[in-house]
Amino acid sequence: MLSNINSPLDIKSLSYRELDSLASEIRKFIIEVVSKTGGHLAPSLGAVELTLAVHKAFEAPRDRIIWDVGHQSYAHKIITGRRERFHTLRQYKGISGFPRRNESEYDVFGTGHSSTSISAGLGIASARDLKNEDFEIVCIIGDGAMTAGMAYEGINQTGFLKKKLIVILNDNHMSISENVGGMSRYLMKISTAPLYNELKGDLWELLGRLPPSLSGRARLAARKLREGIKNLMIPTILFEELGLRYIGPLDGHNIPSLVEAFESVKEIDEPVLIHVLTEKGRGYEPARNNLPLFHGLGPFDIESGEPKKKQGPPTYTHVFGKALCEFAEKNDKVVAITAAMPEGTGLCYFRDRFKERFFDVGIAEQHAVTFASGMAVEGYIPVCAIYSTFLQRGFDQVIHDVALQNIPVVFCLDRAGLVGEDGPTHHGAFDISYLRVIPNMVVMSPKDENELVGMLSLAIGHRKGPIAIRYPRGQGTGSTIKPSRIHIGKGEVLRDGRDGFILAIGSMVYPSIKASDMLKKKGFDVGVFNTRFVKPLDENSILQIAQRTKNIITCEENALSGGFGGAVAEFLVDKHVNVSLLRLGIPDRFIEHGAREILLEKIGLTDKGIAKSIERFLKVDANKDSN
Ligand SMILES: Cc1ncc(C[n+]2csc(CCOP(=O)(O)OP(=O)(O)O)c2C)c(N)n1
Repeated sequence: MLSNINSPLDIKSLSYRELDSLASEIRKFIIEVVSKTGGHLAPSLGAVELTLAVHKAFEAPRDRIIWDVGHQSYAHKIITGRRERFHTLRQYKGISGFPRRNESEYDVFGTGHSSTSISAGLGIASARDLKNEDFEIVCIIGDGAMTAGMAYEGINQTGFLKKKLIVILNDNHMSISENVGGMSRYLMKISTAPLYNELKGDLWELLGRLPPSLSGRARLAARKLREGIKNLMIPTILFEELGLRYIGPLDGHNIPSLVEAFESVKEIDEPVLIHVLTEKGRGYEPARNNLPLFHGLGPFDIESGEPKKKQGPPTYTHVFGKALCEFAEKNDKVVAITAAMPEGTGLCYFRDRFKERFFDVGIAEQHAVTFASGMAVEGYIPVCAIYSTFLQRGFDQVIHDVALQNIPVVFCLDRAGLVGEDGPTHHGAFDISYLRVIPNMVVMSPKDENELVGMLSLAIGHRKGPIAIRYPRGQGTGSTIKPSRIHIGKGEVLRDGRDGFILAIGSMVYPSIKASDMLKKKGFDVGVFNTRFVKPLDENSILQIAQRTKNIITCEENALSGGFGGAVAEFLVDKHVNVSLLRLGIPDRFIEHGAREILLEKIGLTDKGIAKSIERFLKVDANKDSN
């Protein structure tokens, strides 16, 4: 059946039985493709029936369907004209793993970061009403995404404006890991209230037995009765108090009941929240058995469910997670904070060993930062591990609640630099730029995993103010972890050079060494300095280097705008040092998705790319001299 589905129109005429078969076909297809490309498998498997029901009941693209985070939208992509390209999922030049406005007219709003759907939907609803147009807006948000402040900001205004807006809460009781918090507990209470659910079942049974002539009005009456019972069984329906009509909980895999509910809410001229219960990873046993792993993963073997592991050294994430446990063993003031990413950040090891000192705050990065600050005020040493891209959410909190008060919070920014297949929403391209402008902040980046551990040790002992370590996604260099002391603001000369000097930071140090080797073969003597600190810069060493050679190259895996190279340039200008400066880094545009290696190559941040740029730079400079 799937091969005949080229647009949502093709599912309109299918019977419910056919839609169920189609759902199975779509699941199989998603598993096949994701086993090769990697991707967000479990979330998408859980949302297949929901997707079909939404597209059956609503008229996309006229009606606007907005997926929150967007990682569960694979079935949506498949039935909205992207079936044939689906095998290119997340690959360079292939289709994105998230909704993208420039990919399809059915992708109404680009996503990747969590909890934006209600705000975007309400904005669209307000614009629709100003234009006097008439279409439905459907926001599909998960229970994990409902832990973020932004979702409540959206609900708060939605209940107030009373715009016609449909919010579907896709509740599978899971974030990436177990969902946390009061809201999660509340949703669980609603969905498991036994008496209510029992009575609800009886009511639907009763409705089914009513004569067809009575069915319309009787249905309405029964629905009202059901709402009354619901309010009795569940003391306060939070969403109703906030101004949204609450409907549910519904079985998110029962297409007829979903379609019926969706059709019926079209009649309601105010905001509605439909609570739908789904099973994450549905239809694939290995995913059901390990939901955090199958939330998002690389290629895997379908039969066994085993990820196709890359051979080689452990990841930075792993090294960080293990090292933090060692430090926490020795110092009981160390506490760990994550915003719904225990596995992704490596804090799962800490959680398993120091349950009392581990805090998962939900998808709430802003809150995580201020929460960490509060703990530090009381003498704890909070290690706040947040992906570079997600800490963007906490920018004001880092300034106002941490740095301004000079409170010692340790920030560990994983996935700094290009992350690869998740693409521009997830690349950690800006953290050097956004952190280095903040007074009191120390910003550093290790060249390898050994230095990461050294920096973590330094950060935990640094009680003078905030300090941040940024490190890349993926495997380390295989360096041996040995006790090493790193001093604030001190880099190291790794190789001397007469013709030029590369000031490299973090993930760019080793490629710079290789580039220097390549350049040597071409007759250029180029030194390498592992700068380690973006803030404070190792000013003395940089001045000495600038005196030795007038060609300086900075190399970083961060946006050039406001980045590390910018910091060096500002320093040299301020000191009236006259050098030729080449800044290598991420150019001033959003970098697409694709394998990290491909992306780095495209922007010239591989050893070869660095060598090529430097050769050109040195030649231009030599020409200038001879003129
Ligand atoms: C601001 C932000 N922080 C963290 C993430 C990482 N993340 C992606 S999906 C997800 C869990 C979402 O849970 P839920 O909304 O319940 O969807 P499910 O995967 O269970 O379908 C998290 C934490 C993100 N995308 N955005």
